[in-house]
Amino acid sequence: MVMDEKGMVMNANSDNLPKDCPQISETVNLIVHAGQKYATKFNGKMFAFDQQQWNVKPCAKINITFINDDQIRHQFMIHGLPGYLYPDGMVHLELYGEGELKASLIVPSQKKTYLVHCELAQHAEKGMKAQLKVGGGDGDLPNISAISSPIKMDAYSIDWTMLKWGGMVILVVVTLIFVSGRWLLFRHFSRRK
Ligand SMILES: [Cu+2]
Repeated sequence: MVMDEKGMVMNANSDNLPKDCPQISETVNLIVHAGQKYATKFNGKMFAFDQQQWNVKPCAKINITFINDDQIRHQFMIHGLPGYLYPDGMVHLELYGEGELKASLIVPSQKKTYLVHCELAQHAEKGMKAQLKVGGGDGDLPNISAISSPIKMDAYSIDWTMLKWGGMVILVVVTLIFVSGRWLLFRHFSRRK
């Protein structure tokens, strides 16, 4: 772990090859910005990276330059990496405010989509979520702005199924009251004759 007053880097790896990689296939210099201004194009979002997706070749070495354009903390975390090279399967870059950090990693050969996000409370939910595809990846992750839709609808959305059934029950009850009322009136008046 490298740490200073600006931020920290955990589990960077610029030298060790994954077991399934005979050599580094390509070196990619990735500049990633994080900030509120990158979320303005997404409806209802507050934070974002400047890109929501990156593609690299299997066994690529990625030199990340992480730039935080905000005055608040942001992280760039990649999850799902092999644990024998990356403790807890992750590479973690974090900036406590505006600034810049660098870290490298080498990805395995497997075609896979890795989750990238900022783990601070509500930041991923508010838009700071992206994906790193290796060799084209193995699909899209849910709920990434402009790429995929959420798996779950928001909890506060209206349950139309319940409303529909409730409405039908009320309609049946009202119809029964109306019909039986008319029948009682009819009986009442026909007896008077
Ligand atoms: Cu953040």
